[in-house]
Amino acid sequence: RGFFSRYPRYHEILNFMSGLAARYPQYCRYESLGRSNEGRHIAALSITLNSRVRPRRVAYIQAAAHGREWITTQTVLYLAYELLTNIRAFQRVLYDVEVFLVPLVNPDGYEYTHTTDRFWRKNRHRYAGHGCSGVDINRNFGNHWNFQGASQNLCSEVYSGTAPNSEPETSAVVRYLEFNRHRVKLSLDVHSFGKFIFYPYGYAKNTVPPTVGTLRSVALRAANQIGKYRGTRYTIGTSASILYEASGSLDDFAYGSLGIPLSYTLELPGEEFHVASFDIINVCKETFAGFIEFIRHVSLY
Ligand code: 0X9
Ligand code: ZN
Repeated sequence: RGFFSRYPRYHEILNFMSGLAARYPQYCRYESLGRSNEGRHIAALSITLNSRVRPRRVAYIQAAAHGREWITTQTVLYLAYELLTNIRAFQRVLYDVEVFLVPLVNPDGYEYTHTTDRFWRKNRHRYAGHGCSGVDINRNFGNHWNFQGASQNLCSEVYSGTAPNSEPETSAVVRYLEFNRHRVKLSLDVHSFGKFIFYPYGYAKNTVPPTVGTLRSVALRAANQIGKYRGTRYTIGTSASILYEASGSLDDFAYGSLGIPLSYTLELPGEEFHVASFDIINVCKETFAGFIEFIRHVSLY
C-alpha cells in the first residue's frame, strides 16, 4: 500500500481514518476528541468486534504527541488498517476489548514539521509578545507536573505550560481517559526514537511502581514479538534510569493518577526522529507484532 511508503499530511490522515470507518462501520467508529490550539481535530478510531456492543476493557494507543515523530502516526494507522482488513484473525485478542487509537495527538506541531521546521517537537501555542511558542504536551500532564526534566522557560523544548493540562491537546486526551478510566487497561504512548519500552515512573530515578514485575514481563513479551520480524532489539526500563528523568508525561499520569495498570512509552527505531520512506513499512510491521502482544494482555484484566 502506497500510504505506508511516505508520510501523509494532516488531511490525508483524517481521510484515511474516516475512510476506514466508512468501509468497516460494523467494527470501526471515527470520532474527534476535541480541537488543537490551531483548531485541528484530535481524531480517534475505535475498533471493536461489534460496534453496537461496548466492551468492558479498552486498549488506548496514541502517537505523535511530538510533531517531528512522524513514524509513530504511521505505525498506529497501520495497526488500524491491519486489524480492520483482517479482523477475523484477531477475534481472540479483541474479545471484550475496544482498541482506541489516537494517531495524531499534536496535529499543529505535525503540520509545522511539514511546512516550516522538520524538528519541531511541541504544540503551536502562541503567547502574545513572545518570540517563542509551543508547549511540550508530554510535560503538560498532571502527575508531578514540572517536577524534573521540564522547564518553565517558554523557549525550552520541554516547556511544561502555564499549568497542568493547560493545553487543548492534553485535555482532550485527559478527558477521554478520565471518562473511561475504569475500562482503560493499557495506555501506550508511541514516540521516537531509540528502541525503548519505558514503564513508570519516569519523573524521578529509583521510583519503582508496585507492579513493576508485571510491567516488565509484558514489555519483555512485546519486545520479543517485535524482534521476530527482523531482529530489532528494544531496551526495557524506566526512562529515568535509562534515558532521562522527565515528569508530567502521559505514562506516569495514566499509571500514577488514573490507575491504568499497563502504561508505557514506546520509542520506535529511527535516526534523529526520522525513518526513511522505504523503511516505514518495516517499522510498521515489526511494531504491529508488539502492539498485538500488548493488547493481548488487556483481556487478563
Ligand atoms: O521526553 C519524552 O517525552 C519522551 N522521549 S522523546 O524523545 N520522544 O521526547 C520520553 C518520555 C518517557 N516518560 C517519562 N519520562 N515519564
Ligand atoms: Zn516524543
